[in-house]
Amino acid sequence: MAKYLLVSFKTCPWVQRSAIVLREKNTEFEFRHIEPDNRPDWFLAMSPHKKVPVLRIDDKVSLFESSAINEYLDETIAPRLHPDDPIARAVNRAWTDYVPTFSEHVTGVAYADDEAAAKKCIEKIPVAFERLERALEKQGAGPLFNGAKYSLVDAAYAPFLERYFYLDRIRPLGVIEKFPRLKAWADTLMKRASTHSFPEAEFEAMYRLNVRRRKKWLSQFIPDVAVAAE
Ligand SMILES: N[C@@H](CCC(=O)N[C@@H](CS)C(=O)NCC(=O)O)C(=O)O
Repeated sequence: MAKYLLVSFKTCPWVQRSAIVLREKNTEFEFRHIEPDNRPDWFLAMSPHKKVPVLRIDDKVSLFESSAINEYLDETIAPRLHPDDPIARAVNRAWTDYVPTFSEHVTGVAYADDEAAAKKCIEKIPVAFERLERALEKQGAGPLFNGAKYSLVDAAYAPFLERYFYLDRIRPLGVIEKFPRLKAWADTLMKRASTHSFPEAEFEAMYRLNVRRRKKWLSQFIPDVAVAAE
């Protein structure tokens, strides 16, 4: 068995995607958290974009970009999470490619400067949710993206669905309830142990602290709490 080191910022959703896949495959790994404002030289030397995640394998090779890391893990460690059928696999990859747009729509409100900008961001959430709702309708009965079997698509979306719930608890957004398939999928993913890298309440507190520190419009709705996060 290879030796895996996953380099991370504690609250990074892209890292979370790769940590989820490692957990789904019951694979041991060292989870090493660094600080965004103090990235060590050893990390800068192994990360071409200077971003996390980086997966270091056997102290020799470094992979970057969460989707590329997850594809690698899926090709090399059982059980296979991708579907066997090439068409289904292409559809899965296409929906994973939609995550950056989805995440921008879902988390935009956390970066809005004022109420008007926040309102515009919130208006975009149903656009992304509607697309996923239609995709889930085509996929079938759930509870996971491909039905009963966990997939890379589940790992790709779980961190961003989690952040929707966090934002909804800071300032009620009330969007996901209008998309029953998406809501059921998200609820299933939130209940799954592999989704969580930290105790849930602790992680949500870290997320809230990050939003508060950003000093954007949404920050005012988060009371001052003493939690260490980065
Ligand atoms: N597309 C990348 C996104 C990774 C990413 O944006 N990571 C953030 C932390 S959540 C980062 O390292 N940002 C540091 C920077 O942009 O300098 C992936 O999927 O791995």
